[in-house]
Amino acid sequence: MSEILARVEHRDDIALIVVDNPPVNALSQAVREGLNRAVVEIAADESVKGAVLVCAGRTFIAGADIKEFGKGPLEPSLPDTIATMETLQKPIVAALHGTALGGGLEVALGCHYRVIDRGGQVGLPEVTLGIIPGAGGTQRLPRLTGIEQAIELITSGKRIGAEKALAFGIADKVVDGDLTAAAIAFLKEKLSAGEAVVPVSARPVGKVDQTRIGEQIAKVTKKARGQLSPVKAAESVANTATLSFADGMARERAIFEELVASDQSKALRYAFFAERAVSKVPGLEDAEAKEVRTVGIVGAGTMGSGIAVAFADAGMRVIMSEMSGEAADAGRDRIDRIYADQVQRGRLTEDMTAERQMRITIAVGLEALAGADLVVEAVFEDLDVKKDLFARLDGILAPGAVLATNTSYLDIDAIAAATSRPDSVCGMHFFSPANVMKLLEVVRAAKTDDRTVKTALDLARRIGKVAVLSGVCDGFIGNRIWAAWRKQAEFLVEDGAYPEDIDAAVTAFGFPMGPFAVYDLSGLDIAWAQRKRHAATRDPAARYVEIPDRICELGRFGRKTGAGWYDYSGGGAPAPDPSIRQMIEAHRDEKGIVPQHFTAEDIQRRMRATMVNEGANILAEKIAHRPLDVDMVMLFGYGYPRWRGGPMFEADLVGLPQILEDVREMCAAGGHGFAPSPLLVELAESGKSFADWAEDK
Ligand code: 3H9
Repeated sequence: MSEILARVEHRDDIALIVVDNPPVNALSQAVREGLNRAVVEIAADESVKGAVLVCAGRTFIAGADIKEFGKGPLEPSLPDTIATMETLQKPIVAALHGTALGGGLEVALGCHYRVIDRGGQVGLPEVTLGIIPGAGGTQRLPRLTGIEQAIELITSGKRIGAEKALAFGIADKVVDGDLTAAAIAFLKEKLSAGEAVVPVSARPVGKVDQTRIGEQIAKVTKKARGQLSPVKAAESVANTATLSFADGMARERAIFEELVASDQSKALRYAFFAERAVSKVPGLEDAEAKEVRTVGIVGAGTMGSGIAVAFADAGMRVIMSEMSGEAADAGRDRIDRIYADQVQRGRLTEDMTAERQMRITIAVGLEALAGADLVVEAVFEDLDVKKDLFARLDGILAPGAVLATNTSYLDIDAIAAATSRPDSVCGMHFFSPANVMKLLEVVRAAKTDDRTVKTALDLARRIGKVAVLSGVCDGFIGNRIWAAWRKQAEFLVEDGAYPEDIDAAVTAFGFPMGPFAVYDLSGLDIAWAQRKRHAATRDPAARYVEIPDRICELGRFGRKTGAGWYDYSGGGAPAPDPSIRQMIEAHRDEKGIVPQHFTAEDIQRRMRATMVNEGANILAEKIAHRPLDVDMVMLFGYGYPRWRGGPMFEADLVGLPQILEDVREMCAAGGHGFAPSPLLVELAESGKSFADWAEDK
């Protein structure tokens, strides 16, 4: 028998049920058992008039224990526990602080009243784990908020603050100061008023507008882009309009059971833990990070400005360096625009932005960075420029200060070699817009020491990024995989698919955008210039698709010029362009290529196989250390659908023999320069998965 993690304490005629299961009071079997026992004890104790449910530590219950999912039922179940709480003929007040989430909020909804600390938050984030609330959340919440609001809250999985919880009817009172004392006082008021003890499940569902609910479900379905849980959650909430509480609960349970066993939920649970595991790099446990108080940034262009905002948003002092007063002014304008945009979107108030802007200083020349603990370089992508800059920074910064480059593909070993402190040089590769995108690749060069890596990882965590450790190679983890896929996408165009077919297949897979729409958005000219620079050194035997060059030769550089792979003359959305179609067809004729037909599934299989194959190479070369590192890069930097877990996780689910077959089919179809990854072949042929490989290491 495990330890019981909910105890009963007494305050005169009030019982306190105290849940104490650090770190987040997850509803493990021992907590559920404790809650059941507490209710039985309180029911039997005639001296107790009512109870307050409160949690020890930093938060109210943050939900079911996700680690228990998939391990078979452990009695008592959460729905039964909450049902037992509702049978109590004495009122229970839930006292919420921190984050009352998922099963935690469901427990609170099983109480008769809820008081919430002003800083508290509530939410039902189950859909983000591929499930629906499975302990009455979809049946009780609408009885407090109305169906429409419940659909909105449950399908978005978003948390709301105390004031909103009060306004929506979820909380009965917002309190400041001593939460337990306030909850007891609230309960005493209710007891002395002699209010009837009515459980939430016995309350009526308010006015129902079936047409509006139908529209809401349709909207949720569209937004979910293939993810099942939000749609099922909306349907379960909608059941409250037509089913009794008991029947609604039975339906909710059935949907929960079905979803918890689904691949989507497995993938989302994997992503939840991988997101937390990714920055805990094995081998670095004992490394000491350098304390970083002041960050320096070289270059106040788009990237540098975004990076500065990311640090300032986290409360850090930032000194930026530019080459001239003019460039510094332009940088200040960029930062002002970023903040003005945040205000316009309602994310920040004017006061908040003013405070953050004050944290950023922009100076001319490098000397202003002398006191920085860590400097991020975000200048033009040119190896000689960066080497020169690092040599100069090395002479200015204090010994021990960390030098990081934001390069996307240049050789960091070469950059580090220009300094006298290669052990303190690393890559910090942000993704644009740097203040928004969650991914940060921390790149360890040959001589980077543990302290430097730990410093960069810790800093990333402080600014709310998902940091993934990568080794040095062209493109690191993300851009290397993306480049491999981009090449295959171009082969597909040459072989018979059109950009719009590929983009449609990719968005149907769950990506927010297809590759050709992405190129047009980011601009085609930079990659074109790069191709021209590399033309002389390109392997003449490697397959090369000239279509992107032809498009650029027409001055079509993407959305910013009104045309690229698509036409944007109508404003808004990318429109397929007949002249591009003709160009593609003429190009195929010229090369003697007979176009084939590719279904959306063919395209999706090729995309996934390409990513997995390159991911396997990256693992074998120790550029990424764990499959989850590759997955987190693709999830947070490239929009790989979270409900698929990432390419490596999904490959294990699909089965590596199938992935290998897809890779071989692509090689046979003519992808010169593309070969099955030896690691993929080895694992597929020995019946192993990437997860097995990670475990064996
Ligand atoms: C649910 O409730 C289903 C029910 O409807 C129905 C059931 C029948 N379980 O995030 P942190 C671990 S589904 C197990 O770094 P923070 C986490 O892995 C659940 N473990 O802290 C980490 O471990 P480690 C619905 C959990 O302060 C440690 O706790 N609820 C759980 O940044 C600290 O976590 C949710 O989806 C859990 N539920 O954020 C809420 N939660 O130290 C999920 C956390 O080994 N949790 N851990 O890496 C969160 O969103 C955040 O953890 C929270 C705290 C906001 C609470």
